[in-house]
Amino acid sequence: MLEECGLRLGRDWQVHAVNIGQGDQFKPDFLKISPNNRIPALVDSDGPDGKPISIFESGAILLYLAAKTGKFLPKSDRAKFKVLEWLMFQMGGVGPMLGQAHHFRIYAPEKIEYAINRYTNEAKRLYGVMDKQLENQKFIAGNQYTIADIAIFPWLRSWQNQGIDWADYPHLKAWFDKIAARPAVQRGVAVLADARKPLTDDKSRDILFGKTQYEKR
Ligand SMILES: N[C@@H](CCC(=O)N[C@@H](CS)C(=O)NCC(=O)O)C(=O)O
Repeated sequence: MLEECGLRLGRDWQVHAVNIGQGDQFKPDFLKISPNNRIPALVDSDGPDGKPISIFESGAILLYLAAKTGKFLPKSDRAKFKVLEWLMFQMGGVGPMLGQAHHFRIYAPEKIEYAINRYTNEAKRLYGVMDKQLENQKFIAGNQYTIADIAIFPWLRSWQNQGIDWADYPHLKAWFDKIAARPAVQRGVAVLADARKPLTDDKSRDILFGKTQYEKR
């Protein structure tokens, strides 16, 4: 979103790596910004009132940046609420369900068939909903590229981990390829790409899914 808005890494914004496999998300300074110990989070030294502001939850971050830059969220109420529908569809459906698909298909130490089927089927169902939506329009919330597309795209980059066969979703695949080809998206996905690795080692698993995650803070 930052790169799409014409802001450039190093010039207009800085990135701070939060290594969630090492437990950086539980450090008190990070929890002050993101009390739910999740990435991403944003700090803007120049908030709406000129004072610094911090925001967590990617949907809220996208809304904040859309409001600040005037980009990727239509002005008319009708078009705006269409975008918000699909942004909420990502926040309540795509993110959590595909996250569970990743968990049970890749991270869970035991293979639980019921859970794998449940979340793989749900992933396929959600891909189907989006494919249908894109049958007759260019983008997920209409014919304009918006924060709804920006929110959904990153989760679909891990389609292989979700048991997806792109052949079943031709409209969604065309949308995916179109977004992946955008120069700002290519700059965005390259950010910290070298630092990312599957968090399947015992220490990461323990931090993310063991007692560290559930400690009272
Ligand atoms: N609804 C949140 C989801 C964020 C999320 O799940 N982040 C994961 C990485 S993909 C995380 O920070 N996990 C750290 C943890 O579980 O401790 C958003 O969209 O911002």
